[in-house]
Amino acid sequence: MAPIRFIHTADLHLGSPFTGISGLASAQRKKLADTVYQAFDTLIDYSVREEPDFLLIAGDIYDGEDRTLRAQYRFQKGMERLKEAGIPVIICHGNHDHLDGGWTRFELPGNVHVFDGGVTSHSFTVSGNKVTVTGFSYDKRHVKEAKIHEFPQADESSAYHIGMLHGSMDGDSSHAVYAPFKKEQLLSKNYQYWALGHIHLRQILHTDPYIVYPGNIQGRHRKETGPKGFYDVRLENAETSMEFIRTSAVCFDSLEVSCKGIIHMNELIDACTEAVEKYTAENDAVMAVLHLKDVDEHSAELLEGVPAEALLEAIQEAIESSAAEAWITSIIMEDAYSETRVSAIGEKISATMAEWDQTDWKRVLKDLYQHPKASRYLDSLTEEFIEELAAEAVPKIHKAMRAGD
Ligand SMILES: [Mn+2]
Repeated sequence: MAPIRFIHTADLHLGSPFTGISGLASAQRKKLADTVYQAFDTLIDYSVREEPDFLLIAGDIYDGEDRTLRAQYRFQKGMERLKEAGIPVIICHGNHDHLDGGWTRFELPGNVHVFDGGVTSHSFTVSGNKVTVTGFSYDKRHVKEAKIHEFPQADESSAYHIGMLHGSMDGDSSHAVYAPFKKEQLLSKNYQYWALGHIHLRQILHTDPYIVYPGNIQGRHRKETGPKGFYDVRLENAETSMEFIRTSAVCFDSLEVSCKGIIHMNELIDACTEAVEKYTAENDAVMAVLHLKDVDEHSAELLEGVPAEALLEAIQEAIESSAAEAWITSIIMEDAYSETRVSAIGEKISATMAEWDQTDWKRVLKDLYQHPKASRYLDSLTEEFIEELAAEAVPKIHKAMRAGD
């Protein structure tokens, strides 16, 4: 069979509001919200330039079930550019943009095939080869049942068979389980490639044949770290080669800064600026959490007298006058020096907090969130925000609960 070349992407999350990040000015928030569209434009620009045979988008094109007008308009424009370039696109919708949501209808151009709620196959011809892509869209938000049984066996040895599946591997408890599958089940279908979506961490689950999560195209909070993008895939009979193409306009990451030997604040600010400059020189812009480590007696004493907000402000200002494009979202002090002196009650409190789930946090913060004035200044209590809160609260508790103070 002649080789085919296609783009595999997923989890575009157009319209993602970036609400889980606290402490951002509204201009920064807007800039960040634009990064998903920038990443999408990079995907379309690349495709138009490189002219792959087709594109696969494995679900969660939109972040919300209402598919905001802006997101749909941008997507529609992108699809039109691909139509002009003569590139077919096959898409399915995932749990975020399931078919049961209420959205304003846009008419996608004729080069786009959208899978409906049942598992179906879509065939077309590429350089004389038949290509059959099988998949489905989520007909409701929560598709908890396995759909893999509905995928047919590959029946033609003279065609390329590709499966598109938005879902999670059975037993992966790190994410809400949707349309679960086992690797063996995918392999048993005898397809040449499995284009997965849903998990935002880029990963190759299997190489013969390839079973791939390309990850999302732009990180949206501090847990979606590092460069993000899509795969440019070439299939030739049983041979597969692929290349990761980066799209993310901004990376989320945590950077470590050693406090060893630091006794003056200007040294610390310089060390932070250098760490950020080094990262951005290699990876472009960054939303960073700074981890101050190797805190010794001197640096501990230095940090003790400074409110975290003031330190953050000073470092941010220093970065702004440097060449680096970076925002520091928080500073976490590895309190190794004082950690050893946490009292028993301090340990107990932080251990209890570690056990809290989202409901507990909501209960604990109820008064603040129900306060008519205060609530306006608070980010919504998403899982990401809770994690951020916990990460900042524990060192504060430890500091306040030192043994012998
Ligand atoms: Mn997703």
